[in-house]
Amino acid sequence: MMARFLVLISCALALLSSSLTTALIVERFFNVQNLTVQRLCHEQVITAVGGSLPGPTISVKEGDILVVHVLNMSPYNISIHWHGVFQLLSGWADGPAYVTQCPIRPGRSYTYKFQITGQEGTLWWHAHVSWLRATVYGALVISPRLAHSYPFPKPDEEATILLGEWWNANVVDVENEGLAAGVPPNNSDAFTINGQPGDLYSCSKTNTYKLTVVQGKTYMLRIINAALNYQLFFSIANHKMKVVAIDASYTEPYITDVIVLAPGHTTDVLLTADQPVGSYYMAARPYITVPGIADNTPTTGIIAYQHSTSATPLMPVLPESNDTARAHKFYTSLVGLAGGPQWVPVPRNVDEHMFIAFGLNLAPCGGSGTCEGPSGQRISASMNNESFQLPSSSRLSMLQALFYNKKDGIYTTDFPDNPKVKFDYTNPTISSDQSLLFAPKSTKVKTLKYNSTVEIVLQNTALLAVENHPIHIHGFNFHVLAQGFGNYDPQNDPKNFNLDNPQIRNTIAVPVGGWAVIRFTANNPGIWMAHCHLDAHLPWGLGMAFEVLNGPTLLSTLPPPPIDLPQC
Ligand SMILES: *[C@@H]1O[C@H](CO)[C@@H](O)[C@H](O)[C@H]1NC(C)=O
Ligand SMILES: *[C@@H]1O[C@H](CO)[C@@H](O)[C@H](O)[C@H]1NC(C)=O
Ligand SMILES: *[C@@H]1O[C@H](CO)[C@@H](O)[C@H](O)[C@H]1NC(C)=O
Ligand SMILES: *[C@@H]1O[C@H](CO)[C@@H](O)[C@H](O)[C@H]1NC(C)=O
Ligand SMILES: *[C@@H]1O[C@H](CO)[C@@H](O)[C@H](O)[C@H]1NC(C)=O
Ligand SMILES: *[C@@H]1O[C@H](CO)[C@@H](O)[C@H](O)[C@H]1NC(C)=O
Ligand SMILES: [Cu+2]
Repeated sequence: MMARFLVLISCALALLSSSLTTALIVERFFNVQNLTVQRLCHEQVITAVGGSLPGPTISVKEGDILVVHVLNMSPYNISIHWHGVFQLLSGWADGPAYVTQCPIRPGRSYTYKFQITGQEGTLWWHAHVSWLRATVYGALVISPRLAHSYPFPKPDEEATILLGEWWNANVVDVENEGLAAGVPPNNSDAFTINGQPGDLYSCSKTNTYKLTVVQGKTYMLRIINAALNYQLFFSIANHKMKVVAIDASYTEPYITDVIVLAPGHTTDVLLTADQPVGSYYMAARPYITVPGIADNTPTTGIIAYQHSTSATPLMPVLPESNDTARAHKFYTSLVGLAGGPQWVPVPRNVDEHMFIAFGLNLAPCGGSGTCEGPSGQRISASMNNESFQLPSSSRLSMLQALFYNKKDGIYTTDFPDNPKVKFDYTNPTISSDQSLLFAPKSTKVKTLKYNSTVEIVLQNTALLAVENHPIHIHGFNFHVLAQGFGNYDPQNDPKNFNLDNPQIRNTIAVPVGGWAVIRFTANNPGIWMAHCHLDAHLPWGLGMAFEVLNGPTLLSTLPPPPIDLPQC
């Protein structure tokens, strides 16, 4: 609130130039620093913003300009991504290290500055370098601008619920250890709600997150999955939830007793305190499509009714961790609020059709480290048989390379529109076919003309493992036209496309052994990553990037970089 008052003066200037705007400048200071915290009977030094885990919630109104001064006092390279923010003409602030900026080195700073327009709801911010987002993350709440309102009765109160993952270890070491051995990194030791594992984990009871509610009132819970590697089911004992938005896009209200979120997803639900005065757990545990998680303990928080004397909260019934049917039902029941605030109709003319087959594969043993993956190789991942490498030893980020037209040695523009080799993508018997398993490492982008419309079939493969991957696209929301299991059928599946009110998202959990079709308009020049939001898979190469060219006008041209843009 304070910042709002402080900026009124600079705002007056903006108001002079445009009498209609109500935009304010919201200014924040992020100190990224070591923080010693206690979790699970264990003391751990983590990297965090502002001395808390999760970091601070940023609240803005749609149309506001957000200015965040990041000072890196940690021992690690840092960058911050504003997950789901369009970054219209502000691609320099998107954040993925080596893609839109070089990292902020220890002791240095960078100011992220961008306007948030055309979107409202819940988003979040997180580190976009190594695994540091495990502890460097927080909520970004975008409320309707002045004189606008929610497309549902205003809730009495709001709360942010950040689901996370905790390691009794240094997360950068965990990542590097896995990469060096060519195998999946160590599993986390707990899931968390607002940074706390909750009552069911050791030494966690006293700090369990608690939301006190008043009987009869309605609360909007802004739920964010900030976990690194797991989708999560989330339920509240004895209470229904009414979903009203996902990924900062309004939906038709959908009433359910369980929701599921993939890493990167957000879900806004209305919760009415309509049960007897008492105490109720909210709880989350993974939805998994590959076996391997050792500990299935749910993370918990407490919904405590005012004046409740109950000492033991009621526990919700969570789906089994392998309940794909339940997850799929939730994901496919959501539709967009067509005609509602910030609604964007589905673009009808498609300029670019892409088919991206993606999943895990192998990289030949070589270089330093050991090779403890299948057949003595290293686990890798790819999209259309290209395993994405960050240009981390280059002098320029990819966006600088685009802006200064110095792409040589940094990236190439030949990302394939289709798989070069077609195969029975989801047939489990191909899982170890050596002729399909090895993908070369590369840094390839797909070039898009300004304002072109792209339709992508995202097709899971069964190579090595068949798994649900949440694919996140930077810079754009997309419509989810359809999704299903098995191989995409180009004859019949388009008949079921929802072109009227599909859900709008920035991250799509592509069904295990299945596919999803998305569509978006490339109305923002820059370099925009599309990648798996499981942090175990991204460094293996499960990503690519779009290079969106400038349009013909000043308002469709990427401005020059800010003077403090970090250099490599
Ligand atoms: C921060 O923590 C790291 C270990 O994660 C340690 O090596 C470093 O010395 C610490 N720095 C400060 C300033 O405490
Ligand atoms: C990963 O787990 C193994 C086995 O428990 C342990 O020895 C190792 O120290 C862990 N690695 C890290 C980085 O914590
Ligand atoms: C899920 O796991 C349970 C318990 O291990 C098992 O009984 C059930 O058959 C599994 N369901 C599916 C759909 O795989
Ligand atoms: C992947 O690329 C490699 C190297 O070009 C090639 O040998 C292999 O056949 C390709 N595999 C597929 C499935 O396209
Ligand atoms: C891009 O498309 C939008 C929406 O269709 C349109 O309003 C705008 O004029 C187009 N911009 C350019 C430069 O073509
Ligand atoms: C930090 O970033 C700089 C600039 O890109 C790079 O030279 C350095 O190797 C990075 N350090 C680590 C530990 O990745
Ligand atoms: Cu993945």
